[in-house]
Amino acid sequence: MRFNDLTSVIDNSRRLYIQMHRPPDPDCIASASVISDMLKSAGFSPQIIYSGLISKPETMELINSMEIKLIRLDTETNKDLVREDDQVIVVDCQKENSNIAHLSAEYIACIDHHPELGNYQYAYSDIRPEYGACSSIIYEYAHEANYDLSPVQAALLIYGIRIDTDDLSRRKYLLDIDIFCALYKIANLDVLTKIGRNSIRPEDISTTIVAYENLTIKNNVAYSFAGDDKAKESLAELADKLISLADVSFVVVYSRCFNGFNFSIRSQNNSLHAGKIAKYAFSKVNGDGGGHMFMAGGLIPKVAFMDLIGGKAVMERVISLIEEAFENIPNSVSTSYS
Ligand SMILES: [Mn+2]
Repeated sequence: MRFNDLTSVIDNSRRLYIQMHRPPDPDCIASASVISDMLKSAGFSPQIIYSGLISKPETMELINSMEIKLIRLDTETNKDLVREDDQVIVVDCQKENSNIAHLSAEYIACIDHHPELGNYQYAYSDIRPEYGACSSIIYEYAHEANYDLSPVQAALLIYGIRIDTDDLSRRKYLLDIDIFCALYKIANLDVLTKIGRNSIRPEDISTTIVAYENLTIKNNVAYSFAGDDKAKESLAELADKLISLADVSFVVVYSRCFNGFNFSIRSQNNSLHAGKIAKYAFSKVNGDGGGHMFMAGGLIPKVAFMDLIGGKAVMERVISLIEEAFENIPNSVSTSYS
């Protein structure tokens, strides 16, 4: 049984942490929280850690309303919290991810649904990219171990699945759908309604206005500059909004940051792999990019646009990089940027 296999690699005389990626999203939080509860009921004392800023109102609402205890590492008090002889279980990400804090502790286990990144040898590894959400995998741990999920825990996992699968909107999420149904029967649905209610930050409105003003649509691809210093999460939300534009099947949004330009990319075209296109396009200018079939991100360093004056010239270069990638990238597997 998976849960027993997991616990068999934990040394209960050493400290145990469950690490989430940066910034943690609902799927990651739900997964970490439920596996933490399961470990506690089996006699372990895990603590959930993360770095980065949680700025999405619904994610904050989720953490507060469900009273989830999380420890942020990048603060003065906690920066040296995790030590070399501590143990870490990574959830919804992998040790090699660029979006997790790299700790000196021993990474004993990994539970994730992203494509396998490297060959790090965890004592226990459960990486299953065929799942749309890590929350679905965690449900299986509970189910197999006859652990009774509370209505609130079930609601939390449902929320994780909904966010990571875009409300189960694609055919590839068949595995998650069965789990969603099983959870739905036990979940406290009132909690879910409450979380979803406050999802727009006032500053998102101005970002959206800027993004629509700077929108260019060319060959069913929407390109937009969202202004300066936008959080990755805001860019991602914006990309999700723009993909719903009529006749748009691919979205590229970006924001200027201190060291260059951050990108968020979406594809609804099965022959355009967002992750591969990002990786190809951005590596041409010494940037970094990658991700899944439908969602990707990346960064282009400032120096790549140094010779250009004005936003229009930057946009033109972005368009030509992406169009070049369209011509050169056949559709295939995911890449490692997250
Ligand atoms: Mn996830």
